[in-house]
Amino acid sequence: MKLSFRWFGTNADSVSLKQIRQIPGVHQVVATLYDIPVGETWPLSKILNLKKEITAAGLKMDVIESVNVHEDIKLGLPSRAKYIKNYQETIRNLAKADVKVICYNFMPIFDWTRTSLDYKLPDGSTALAFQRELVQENPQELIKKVETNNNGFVMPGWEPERLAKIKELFSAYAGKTSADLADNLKYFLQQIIPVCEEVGIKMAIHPDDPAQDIFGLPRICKSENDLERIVSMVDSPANALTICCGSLASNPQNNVPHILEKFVRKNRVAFVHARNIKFTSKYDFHETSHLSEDGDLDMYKLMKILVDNNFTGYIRPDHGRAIWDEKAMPGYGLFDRALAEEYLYGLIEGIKKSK
Ligand code: DNO
Ligand code: MN
Repeated sequence: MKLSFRWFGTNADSVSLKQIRQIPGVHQVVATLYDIPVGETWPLSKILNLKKEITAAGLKMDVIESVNVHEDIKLGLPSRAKYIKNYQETIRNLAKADVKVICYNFMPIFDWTRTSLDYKLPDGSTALAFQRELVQENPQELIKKVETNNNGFVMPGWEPERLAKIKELFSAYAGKTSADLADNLKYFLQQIIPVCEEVGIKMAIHPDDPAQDIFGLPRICKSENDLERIVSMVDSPANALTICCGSLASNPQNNVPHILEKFVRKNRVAFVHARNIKFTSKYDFHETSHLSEDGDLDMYKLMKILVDNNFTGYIRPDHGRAIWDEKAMPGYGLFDRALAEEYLYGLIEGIKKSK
């Protein structure tokens, strides 16, 4: 299994490649092209430049997160044909740069959703948090809050262009059911997975984050059954999953170790996001350090499943806390995620050597 670190690019990230290179055990950057409007083809030249930059820093770029899916594809509009064609082209271009895994999501309108970006933990650090009652009716309040608390960073999923269209998007989804959304995902997968098979790339869908309903929008990647349905839409190892432990854990019905083990054994997990969360009530939670003792997830148990099943894919720490006065994009600072890498590395080495 390969430890990796998410990086948003020189212009968008407070963390440098040099810093990532100095995190022991990490040799992979989970990269993205941040400035390409959703739906457009990622140009080969830009991908190769990004790879060159990462390689020059002594790191590898096997995983891309995310190639976002245009809303017209999720909505199943006739214009999806053009966007799917572009997506296929992007897959081909990424394969030319030896990319192995593409992480994406199929959440309507939003990417990840939190109601607080600076929830105070007892040790004085802050973390992202979620309060269910704040995602029931009006998204505008939440958007305002996110925009004023983002430390000046544009966060993935909260790009100004996207937020500007929020009203239209909500009306476009009016009346859409989760069955519609599932049909549209199936159609999308049927069009792109053959291309992935041809060029040796795995698509790894990220679960809904949180794995709960928000603002009455359809969501189809929240549970074990949902994941089961998705992998059977196109039965190919290229139609794979990102098991984001923290996202899946946010649905109190989910048994995350069981889900991880089940899909790793089926060879359908390409990418793992390690994150811990702590519930404050049945549906409300905040993120924590990655340690088992700080959250509701047993990290040792999760790593043991991966080691015992010889998982050969990629893993990265997901959101971290803001600590040591670091100024960074909420969830994506260097310090706490670097601590997480060393914790994961330690668990993995310990489990391997105790065999
Ligand atoms: C949070 C992050 C997500 C993820 C996208 C993938 O858990 O991992 O923002 O990057 O949903 O498309
Ligand atoms: Mn994640």
